[in-house]
Amino acid sequence: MKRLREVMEKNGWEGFLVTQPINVNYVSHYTGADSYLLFTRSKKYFLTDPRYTEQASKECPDYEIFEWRPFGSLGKAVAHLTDQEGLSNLAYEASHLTVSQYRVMEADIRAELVPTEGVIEEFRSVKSPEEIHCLKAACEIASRAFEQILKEIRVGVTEKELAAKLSLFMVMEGADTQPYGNILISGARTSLLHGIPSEKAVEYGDLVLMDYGCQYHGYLSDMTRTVVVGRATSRQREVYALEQKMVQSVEDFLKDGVSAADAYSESTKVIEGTEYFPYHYTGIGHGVGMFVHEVPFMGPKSGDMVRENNVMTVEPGIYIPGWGGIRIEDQGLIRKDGFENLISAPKELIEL
Ligand SMILES: [Mn+2]
Repeated sequence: MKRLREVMEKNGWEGFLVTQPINVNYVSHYTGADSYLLFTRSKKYFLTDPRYTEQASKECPDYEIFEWRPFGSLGKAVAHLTDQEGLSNLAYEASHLTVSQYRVMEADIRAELVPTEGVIEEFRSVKSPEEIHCLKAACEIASRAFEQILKEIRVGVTEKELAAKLSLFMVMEGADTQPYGNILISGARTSLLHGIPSEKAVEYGDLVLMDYGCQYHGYLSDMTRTVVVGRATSRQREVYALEQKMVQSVEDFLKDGVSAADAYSESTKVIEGTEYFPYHYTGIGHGVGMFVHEVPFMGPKSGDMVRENNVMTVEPGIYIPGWGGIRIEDQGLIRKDGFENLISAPKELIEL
């Protein structure tokens, strides 16, 4: 709240409307859905409907609870409040308002509407000790589930069965029950960056790529390991070794104050001049918190800086259509002087 009010003051915003669901939860500690926040320089309104008024009054006792439904639309309710408060302008989250919501607001609100981008997302990128605690726990749960899923991978088991078991293992290890879409793919399908688990059964010689994570008290983990079923071929070994080096060079580079674009360049140095260079993907990592992909983003065009207490993934990969892909993804905490990996699952080539 303190930081938001400072940003409002600095930019001359008299009101700030929060509509992005995770931002609502982050700022207010509300755990429900379909609610919005409106801040003036001195007041805090919680806009919700009768399904959530009781929950909101318990979880957010320092907000004025305001039911928006009697006004017919969020826009009309916000117009009522901005008039009541005499606001001459209202900042809003431009990436998280639908066109129809905007049209209603524009028609009814007399205050000037000021589009903003990434204000609360920027706050969210630097994690507090409590958030780091939850993120560590989510990473530990995912790493423990990895040990268990290895025992289940064998010829004949389908990707879907394995993906379902992975989710079960994480919940049994302490994850929240909210589902999280696991990627668990095998064979040539592993070149699909975000492939969906299918009815395909695991075959001898397959790569099995598992990109997954869980939620712990609302905070997420995101990790990837790729294993070989049976003996690895020489090409599988070669690509795996390059992939390990790419991951390591990025992790060795990361610390407070480096640029996310420079971190990307570290990853490609390893494969420059090899036949594998054309098969890398440029998005090699991202922040993780209450949402799985958040700032900072690592890639050649990123303007983001990496900061102490960011929690982010490192996940360069090599994807060869028709052959397969290999990705190793760690999630770690940015320290003043380095990267602390929170994923304890082994990164050496595993032949099952
Ligand atoms: Mn990821």
